[in-house]
Amino acid sequence: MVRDRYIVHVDMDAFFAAIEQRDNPAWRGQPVVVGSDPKGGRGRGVVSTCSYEARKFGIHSAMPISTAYQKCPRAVFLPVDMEKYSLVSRQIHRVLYDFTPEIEPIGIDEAFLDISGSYHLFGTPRQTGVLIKKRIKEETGLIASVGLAPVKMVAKIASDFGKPDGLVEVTKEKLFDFLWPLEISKLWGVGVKTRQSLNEMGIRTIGHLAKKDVNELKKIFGVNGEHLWFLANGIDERDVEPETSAKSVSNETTFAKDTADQDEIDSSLMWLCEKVSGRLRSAGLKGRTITLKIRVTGFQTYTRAATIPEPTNFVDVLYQQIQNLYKNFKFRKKVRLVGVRVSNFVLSGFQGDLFKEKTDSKTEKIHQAVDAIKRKFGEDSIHRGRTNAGPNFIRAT
Ligand code: TTP
Ligand code: MG
Repeated sequence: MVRDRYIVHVDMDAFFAAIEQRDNPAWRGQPVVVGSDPKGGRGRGVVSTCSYEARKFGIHSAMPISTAYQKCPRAVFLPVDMEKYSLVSRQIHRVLYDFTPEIEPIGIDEAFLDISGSYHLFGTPRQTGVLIKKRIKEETGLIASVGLAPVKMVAKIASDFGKPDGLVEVTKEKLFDFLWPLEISKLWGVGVKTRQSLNEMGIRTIGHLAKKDVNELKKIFGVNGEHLWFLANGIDERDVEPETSAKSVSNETTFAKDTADQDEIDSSLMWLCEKVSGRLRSAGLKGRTITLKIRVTGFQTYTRAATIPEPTNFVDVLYQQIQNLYKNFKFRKKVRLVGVRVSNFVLSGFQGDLFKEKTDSKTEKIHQAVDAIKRKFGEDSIHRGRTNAGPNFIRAT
């Protein structure tokens, strides 16, 4: 049975590119690509995002920047200005908190809101959606797409469905009219392999899956089969989970040339640990899960993660974990990209181990002093011994 809930999913349109177009009127209506430097088609790295005008040329997020350049050399190519985008992101979150405290931010430009208990303050659920869009436009000058549905997954599909400048409401009564004709890969948890297996069973739409015998699905796909069947039938018990405003902090870098030079890789890893550690501390966060990402020549991408008992934002702890992960990771090809991510957060006031508290508070003081120097003299004023000048930075999420 589908519950009486009103979940809103908000997702900004072409977020980074829309901010740049807002700030530079000459770029409005133009193909704008935000990402690494295309260097006349020889650039490395990827597209972060692009304006809808650029999407008409087939450009999209995560595409190599050189391909984007080939598709539309006359596009406006801009670097990522994460500081500016984070500021806008915080403005948007503040607007959303005027509608409900039940907010689950996802990444920089997206959030789920549970307005079941608050929509009556603003009219109907749909009117609340309209008002959310209007307030975001007033505060930031930017356009959000909004989806409204009784379950999270459908709210997200709905916001995407209406893009750009969308407002799609899927009521409880219309849920299956909306959901069932959709292609099976729209369902959360259906990746390339599951999709292929489902297609082989003649299941192409979410509706096909919903009408299958759940026991048959369980036999083939285990608990995941049952889970997918529930989702296809509009049953998704997941609540909007309010929490700290980010799920992970990460930085990654693409080398100017694929490399097997251990010193170069090592110093980049240290540089990334410093970056992530600094961002965690300025957000007042500590995390327990540390993830290493490696992309090798040929674009294959691997991740390895470690979860430690004590949450941390200390650069040395991060670096030690990352080094271990790197050492235990066997691969032969040259490295194209490395990334460091910390997730599984607690607020940094938390202390689990009383014995460790003394040494931690000393290390904390050292970190604070480093942060203060950086604030005063700039990001590159102080580095660890291992770090060289910052490599070309592409993405922080
Ligand atoms: P998205 O919401 O996925 O994309 P978007 O807002 O640019 O476009 P739309 O939602 O209208 O389809 O991501 C939000 C921002 O995150 C995006 O503006 C740039 C950044 N981003 C990357 O840096 N790399 C990526 O691969 C993706 C998908 C997004
Ligand atoms: Mg978006």
